[in-house]
Amino acid sequence: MTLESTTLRKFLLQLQKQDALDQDLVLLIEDIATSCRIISHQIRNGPFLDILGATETSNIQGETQKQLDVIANDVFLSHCSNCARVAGLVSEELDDVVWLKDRPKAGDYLFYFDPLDGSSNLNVNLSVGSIFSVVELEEDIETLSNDVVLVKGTKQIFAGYSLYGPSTSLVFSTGQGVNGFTHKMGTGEFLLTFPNMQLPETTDEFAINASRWRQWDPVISRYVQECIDGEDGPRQKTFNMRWTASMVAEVHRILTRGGIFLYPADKENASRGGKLRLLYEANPMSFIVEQANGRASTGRERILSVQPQSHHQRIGVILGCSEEVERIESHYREIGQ
Ligand code: AHM
Ligand code: MG
Repeated sequence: MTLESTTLRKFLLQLQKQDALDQDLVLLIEDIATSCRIISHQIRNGPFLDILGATETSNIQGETQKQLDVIANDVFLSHCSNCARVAGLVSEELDDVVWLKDRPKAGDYLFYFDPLDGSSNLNVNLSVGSIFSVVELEEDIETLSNDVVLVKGTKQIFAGYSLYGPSTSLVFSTGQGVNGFTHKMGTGEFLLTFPNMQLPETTDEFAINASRWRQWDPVISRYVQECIDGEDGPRQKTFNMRWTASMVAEVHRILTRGGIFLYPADKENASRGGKLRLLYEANPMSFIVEQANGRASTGRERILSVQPQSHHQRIGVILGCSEEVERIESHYREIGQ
């Protein structure tokens, strides 16, 4: 089978045949892909539909919602509720978990998603993305509450993202590596274009919002300074820097050519835990990066091992090529933190 002829459906059915994927997960992934196609279409037609601006409402994080945040949320809600195994949905844009079942059973799915990440890029026509993740309930649930979804990232059975860039990508892992698909305009198909995506061990590119440098702790300042010092510093090589303000675009670049992405907890955001959300941003991206031979950490611990305390919890995120993430972890150990 050539790459060009490997449609998403063919790929998923092959995994199902090998008993590597449940049929219900195949259906859910197809519903996710449909959602991404619809959202991509809406974004690309945003200026004509006049939907690139803000709404009058804020989400639970206190952030003003963009019209497309709300549209993308509704698209995922309606399409990803089809699969009979989905018991609950957790969205960045919704205060509480949406329950589809009164008595979820062991084996039912929880679906976590950030409908439109990096949406501040929308009205300047830069890349945005969607992030999603699935875990399986380990036991029957008697009483529904938001706490039911507080599951560690190690339990994810599927994590992925869609990047709405010059083309629309769908990249995901079911725990056996990472594969990337591209939406072929005109046919509606996602075709396998980036099989078995792998991060290199090393890199000379880092991504951080440097305007926050006054807020950084000494370890982050030290790491960034080492990169900036280039050939004259301890790294003895020149580093390049990128910042797209869209985590999905950063992770996609890192999966494609290596790098490290940092949105650490800092003096300004530490009381909230950091900037990015654990369940539907940090966990899925960490799962994908680890599956692609990379590393994801708060600097002090592996993100996937963090026990969530609340469903909109935030966390510091440092992910990418192992050598770089390990270097930061070792800087923290050195100062006993
Ligand atoms: P969002 O979920 O509200 O869009 O915020 C997440 C985004 C990430 O995609 C990106 O890495 C970060 O926020 C950008 O933050 P900043 O505005 O500090 O550059
Ligand atoms: Mg987001």
